Amino acid sequence: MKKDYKGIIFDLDGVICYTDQYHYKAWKMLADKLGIPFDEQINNRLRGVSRMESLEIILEKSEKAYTEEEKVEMAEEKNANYRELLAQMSPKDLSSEVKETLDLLHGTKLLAIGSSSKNTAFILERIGLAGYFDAVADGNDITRSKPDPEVFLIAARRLNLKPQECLVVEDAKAGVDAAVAGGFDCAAVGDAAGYGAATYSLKSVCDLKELA
Ligand code: B16
Ligand code: MG
Repeated sequence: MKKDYKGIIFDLDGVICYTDQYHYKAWKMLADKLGIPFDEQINNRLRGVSRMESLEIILEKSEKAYTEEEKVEMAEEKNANYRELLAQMSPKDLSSEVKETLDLLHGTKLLAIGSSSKNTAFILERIGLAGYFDAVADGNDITRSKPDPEVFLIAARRLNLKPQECLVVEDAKAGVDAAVAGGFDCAAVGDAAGYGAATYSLKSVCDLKELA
C-alpha cells in the first residue's frame, strides 16, 4: 500500500464498531411479530443497505402485501427497538486496536465517516467518537444508498478532497461497489475481505497503519 492518500473514509457499522447483532435482534423482533422467516443469512444481505431497502428484503418472504404507510410504520418500530439496543453501547464497544489505528492516522490524514445509517451521530456519541472525525456523511445526507457512491462523494467533498485522493474502508460488498463506482480506492475488511472488486483486502482495520 504505497499510495499516499490524503483522506480515509470509514464505513461505520462493521468497520469502526459492530452494530450488526443489534440490527439482527431488532429486525428479528419485527419479523417474528409478522410471522416472517428471518435468519442470519438474510441479515447478511442487509449489510450497508438502507433501512427501507432492508425492510423490502425481509418482506420478500412475506405472503402478505403491505402499503407504503404500513412499511414506514414497520421501519419506525424496528428503529425504535434498534435505538434501545444502541443505547447500551459505550466507549467500551470501540476496540482499542481501532482507536489506536484512528489516532495514529489522525496525525497525517483527514478522516471521515461514510455510512448508510441514519443513526450515525447517535452511534458515534455512544462509542465516544462524537466530534472526532473531520467530516461525517450518513444516511440523512443521501437520496441513494450504497452501492450508489453518493455518501462517499459527499464525505470526500466535505474533506475538500477528490475521490482519487481518498481511501474508503468497507465491510460490505455494496459498500465496496459504491466506492469503486465513485472512483475511490477501497480497502475491504470483514465480510467483504477477499471480494475481488476491492483494491486491497485487509485482515483488520489495524492493517491501515501501514499507510501512515
Ligand atoms: P439505519 P453502514 C448501514 O451502516 C448498516 O450496515 C445496514 O445494515 C443498515 O441497514 C444501514 O446502515 C441503515 O441503518 O437503520 O441505522 O439508518 O454499514 O453503512 O455504516
Ligand atoms: Mg458496514
